[in-house]
Amino acid sequence: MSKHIGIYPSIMCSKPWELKDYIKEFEKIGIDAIHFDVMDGHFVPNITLGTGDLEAIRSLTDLPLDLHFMTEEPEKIIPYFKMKENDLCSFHPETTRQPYRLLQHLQSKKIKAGLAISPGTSVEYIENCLEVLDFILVMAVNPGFAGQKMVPSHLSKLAKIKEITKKATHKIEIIVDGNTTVPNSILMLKAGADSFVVGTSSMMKQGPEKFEESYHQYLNEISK
Ligand code: S6P
Ligand code: MG
Repeated sequence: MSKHIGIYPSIMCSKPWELKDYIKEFEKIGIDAIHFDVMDGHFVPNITLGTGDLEAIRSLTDLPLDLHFMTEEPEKIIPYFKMKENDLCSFHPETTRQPYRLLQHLQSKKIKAGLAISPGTSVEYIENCLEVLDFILVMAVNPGFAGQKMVPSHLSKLAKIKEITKKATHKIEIIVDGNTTVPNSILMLKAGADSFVVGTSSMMKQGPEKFEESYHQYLNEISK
């Protein structure tokens, strides 16, 4: 049996008026979780989803959410976002003084805890937090915007991260975020990716009415 490839559609790529229809599609297909980007205009030069958006999505679906904090001091902001058991939550380790502690705290609430690693961030953070990591969100682009191109060093960094996670005594899921086109995803899978955040580069390019078709096409192509 071929291995399961996790799919996490990035909801910041939906127009507000498309949200309900996208969520209907996600439920019909049974995607793994909805990727939810929180940007504060400080750590990254953009501002995106907040607590109100989270509540709106929650009122529409029980699908798990995958919260990605691109904020300074995420420990101060995370408590305002109501998460449930089995949701995923990641933050960038350089934004907090105690990344290990924050990962531990998330796991104590039965939330899957992850580090988001930008192209310029040291992989040493992963080595130091290995035992409290459920997943790693490896950024193929600099955090801040949808629609960017994969940076040239991404694939070798991904392979390096995969090697590091093999030292853990438990499975650590490797999720890639950014520019996950079909050709890029094929290379990312080879380099060690388990799952993909999908956005304007693939399934969320043409609106909710084309999502299901794009989803099957993407999975067929990358699983060949
Ligand atoms: C980027 C953000 C991502 C984007 C996603 C969009 O800072 O963390 O989650 O929403 O990458 O997908 P695409 O295909 O436009 O890169
Ligand atoms: Mg993201």
